[in-house]
Amino acid sequence: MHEKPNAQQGTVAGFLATVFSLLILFLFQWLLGTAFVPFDLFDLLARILPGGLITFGIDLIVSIIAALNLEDTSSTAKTAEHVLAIFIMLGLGALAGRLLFSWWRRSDRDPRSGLIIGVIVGAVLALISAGINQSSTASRFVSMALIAAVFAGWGGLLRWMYDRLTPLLPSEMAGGLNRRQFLIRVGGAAAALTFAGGGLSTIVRRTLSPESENDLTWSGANTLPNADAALQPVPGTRPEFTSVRDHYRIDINSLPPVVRESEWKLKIHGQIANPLELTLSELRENYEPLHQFITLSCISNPVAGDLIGTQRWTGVSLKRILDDVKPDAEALYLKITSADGFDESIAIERVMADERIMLAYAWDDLPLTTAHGFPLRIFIPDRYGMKQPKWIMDIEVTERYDEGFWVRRGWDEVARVNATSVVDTVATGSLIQQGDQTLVPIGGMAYAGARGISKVEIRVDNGDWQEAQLRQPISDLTWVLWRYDWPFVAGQHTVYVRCIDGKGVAQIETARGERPSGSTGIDSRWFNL
Ligand SMILES: Nc1nc2c(c(=O)[nH]1)N[C@H]1C(S)=C(S)[C@@H](COP(=O)(O)O)O[C@H]1N2
Ligand SMILES: [Mo]
Repeated sequence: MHEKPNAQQGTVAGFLATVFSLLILFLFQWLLGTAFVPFDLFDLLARILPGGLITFGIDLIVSIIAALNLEDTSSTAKTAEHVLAIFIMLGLGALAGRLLFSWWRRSDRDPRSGLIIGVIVGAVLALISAGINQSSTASRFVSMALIAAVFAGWGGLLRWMYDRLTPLLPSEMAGGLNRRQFLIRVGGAAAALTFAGGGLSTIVRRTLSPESENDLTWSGANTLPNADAALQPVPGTRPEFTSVRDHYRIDINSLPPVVRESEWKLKIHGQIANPLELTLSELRENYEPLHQFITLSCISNPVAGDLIGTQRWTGVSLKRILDDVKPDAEALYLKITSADGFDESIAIERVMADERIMLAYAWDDLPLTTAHGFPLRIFIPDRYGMKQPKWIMDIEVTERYDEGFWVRRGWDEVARVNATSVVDTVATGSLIQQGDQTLVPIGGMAYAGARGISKVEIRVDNGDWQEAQLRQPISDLTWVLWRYDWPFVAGQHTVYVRCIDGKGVAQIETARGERPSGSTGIDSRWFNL
């Protein structure tokens, strides 16, 4: 009498069958651009789980990255999400294996039941993927067929393992793997998978966003408008202009939605006299282009974090377009909807009062990259990124006010950027000799959205607040670089920075977390001379 495989072995079998299935799906995604189902499932969870849980997760990831001192928070966070997505799928696969083995063990089912269960699981996953995936470049139908086939195979494989294990297990091994062996194996496999997952997601990212090296960029051929500014930044201060490649990326998608220009039109409809559908070339050619140097920050950026960047945006003033569509008198809002289902609303009154609010189609003179919102995104001065949809598909003109995607999930409804200032560097390697005095250059950035910066102050240890020198900014929508040359005093020191915005309002010095209204608090840096 042979012992039948038990639940523990089912767990291992489910795990292995899922690893195998994901490898196949990954390979096809890489070769054909089909959907990768763990990311779709993850994105679905990110949309349907309660907002508190999601932001808790985001905060957790961001603070782990900060604590580990990893560079480039946003791409590290995406990698972490990718690994998590794969783990969730493997966990579900292991659980499914466990349940199936227990079921088969209890009641001898038709051997074809594995295949049938696989087909059902595959069909559900194919539907989820079809509903949510915007990043695959293959046809939806091909992705769905592939997912269904791979999971049919997954179910078949599980049953095959069950049948194969049965004659292999003498009754004295009835317990199967003991607990320790089991844990070691699953733990080892999980560790291997973490690395593989990290590697895989990096490859996925690289293959999907092969940012071209050829320099047709504006910044490659021009100097910044403030190139002649008298004040030079201290060596080690962040670059004043952020390359598209280095700009942080934050959005609700495992992989950014891919929108085809040939299939895209901006639809403007609702309570207006002239509904419009505009192609990208019509947007470019029928309207005067507007170029603006803009600092964009994520509301999840901790004080001194790297979820902030400065680029040259090109687009069309939204007011010009509203002039053409002619909103009805009772219309009050524009509801903007994106390819990924993200949405936000903005008051028409604000758009009409501020020509800087624009629909942008280029960064650094090149079309927006997939990751940064191709073909169209909006810019709204003085607001955090959460109010500014990328991948815009549709603008509804309406009298109804709808809260935006992140507002519904508990984030600040206005999301006005908080004034912030940061010490980037204490340039102990670039001391300045001035007569018999040695100066230590200290440099950094201050930013207060469209309000600008009127003053930055520095304090070393328990000294008095001293005024730093400000560099003329690239524009009045960008951050301001500052420097302060501090007279050398040997020893260990801490430098603090604070700023006052262009309206004379001091930054909030109380340390406060990102949620719900953006971080505040004083940045400081320790140094040793
Ligand atoms: N469609 C869409 N637009 C979006 C988001 C998103 O998830 N989906 N995220 C917003 C957030 S939270 C930020 S901070 C900015 C980031 O823009 P970036 O990735 O180009 O830096 O995009 C905003 N626009
Ligand atoms: Mo954000």
